[in-house]
Amino acid sequence: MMIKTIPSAPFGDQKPGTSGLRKKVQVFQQPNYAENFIQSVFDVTDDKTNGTIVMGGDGRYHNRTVIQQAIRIAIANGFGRILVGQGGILSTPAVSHLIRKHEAVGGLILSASHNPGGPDGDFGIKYNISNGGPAPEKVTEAIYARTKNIDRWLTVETADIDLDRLGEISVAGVSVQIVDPVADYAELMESLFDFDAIRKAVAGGLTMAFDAMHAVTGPYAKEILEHRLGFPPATVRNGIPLEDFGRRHPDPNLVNARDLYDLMMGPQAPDIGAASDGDGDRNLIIGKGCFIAPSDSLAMLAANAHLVPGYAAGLKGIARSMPTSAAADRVAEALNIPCFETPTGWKFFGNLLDADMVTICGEESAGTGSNHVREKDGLWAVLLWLNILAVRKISVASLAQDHWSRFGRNYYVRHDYEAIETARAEGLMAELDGSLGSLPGTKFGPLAVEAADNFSYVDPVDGMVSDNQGIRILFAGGSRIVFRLSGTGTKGATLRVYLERYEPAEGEINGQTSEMLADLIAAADACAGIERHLGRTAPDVVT
Ligand code: G16
Repeated sequence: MMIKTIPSAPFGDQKPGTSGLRKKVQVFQQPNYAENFIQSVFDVTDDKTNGTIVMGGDGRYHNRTVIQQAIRIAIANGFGRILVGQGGILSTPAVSHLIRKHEAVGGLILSASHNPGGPDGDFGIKYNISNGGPAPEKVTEAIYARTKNIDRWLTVETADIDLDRLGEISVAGVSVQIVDPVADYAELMESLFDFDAIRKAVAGGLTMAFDAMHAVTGPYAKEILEHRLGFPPATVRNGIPLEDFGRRHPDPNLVNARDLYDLMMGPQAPDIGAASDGDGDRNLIIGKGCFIAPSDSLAMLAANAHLVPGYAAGLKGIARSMPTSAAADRVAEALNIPCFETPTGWKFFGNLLDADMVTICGEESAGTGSNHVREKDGLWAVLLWLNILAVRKISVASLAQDHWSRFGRNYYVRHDYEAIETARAEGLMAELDGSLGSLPGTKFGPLAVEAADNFSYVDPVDGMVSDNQGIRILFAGGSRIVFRLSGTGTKGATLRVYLERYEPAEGEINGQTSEMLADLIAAADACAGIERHLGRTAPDVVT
């Protein structure tokens, strides 16, 4: 088969953000756009000749089109084996697992994660490297540099591959394998968790509701929760992946997973409610009448992980992104293991996991994961919760109460100001950055600033420095405000304001989060001039 060279030229902004390249579907539909990006990825990928590449996506609109493009480009670039999830479907953690299991060179994940889908929605491409994790900054920078001078991409002329038929075909001597998206992942979960203990708990009356948000986790959750663990049919809600996610926003937060939240706060609540996002790497956990903040979930899972077979030997360390609350730090201290603070984005955990310096990682944005793959993993977190509940024979609310009365409580909330004019958002951040030196000692209401900085990270494994990762304003007693601009939005800019207050175990651990954080919320506006810069008096999303 003839390899064709299609002349091309750099165009459009193809700079990968926090989590790959993410743009409106219409941007990806432009001729050469996706092709330029995929070719740029392959141009900076070593060892591709005869190597294996994994491909799959969250099933959103345009997924099948780009998979076909990617298969042709991969064949033309000399890969020897292409593994594709049936129907073009693979969750992000499942891709990570397949890369590792098959010693692939890397993987393409077609997803804009928690962003909305459909013809007017978002699309995205993430590239993961041979350890199964998101490409680190040095790779994404190289990809971006290549997109700026690309002049051609390679393809082959071949009919579309039947993505729905399992099995192997040979195209121009290259093996294209359509694989079951769920089987290997489910097997990995069985190897980590005590399915018998969970099955017993289910038989004994443990109930749950899982909202797959019409996104990729539907088939995974049905197989694992209903078929293997014995939860009754209809435990998995919105379980069929749809190209537009049923016109919902597949972000499992308190706004978009409102139905689940209302169920869990009402009289019909099952014992545990959970949800995952577009590509299956995030998780939301809610107990009966008790929402578990993702930062708390990380800390609670870390404190109990040793009860579960996969982590019975204990944890090597914990890592959390900087804006994630310090709840996990207190667990690490009690376990006498290190806790690392990294910039936002899963790619920063990869080196620590590869070097075996940490076992569990998490982000405040509902991402939790471990060394079983190199991605955050929504269903894994749900199964870890289920396994812990089954062993401890305790409710979610009692486990939380028990945790806070041992470690104290980090009250936490995130305010998002979305679709703001980029110049205004950057103006706010620049002014705040310029005032950092004068902030220590300043009082905002009852709160006095102790320290303020712009977070900079030095990777302890390779020494890479990542500057300008968010502004931290620290107050006495462990209270904190963090400001940063999102790297995943596709419309204007998004300002995220993270607010946290620590209350020791003997303090007020059963307060209302909004009341406990009221002074900090006022201080955030006072020190950054949110209303003055953005003209907004309230955030769009509170989570
Ligand atoms: C957001 C979250 C980050 C997360 C990133 C990617 O980034 O704040 O914690 O790592 O999304 O998440 P996903 O892989 O689910 O798309 P940002 O830059 O918008 O804050």
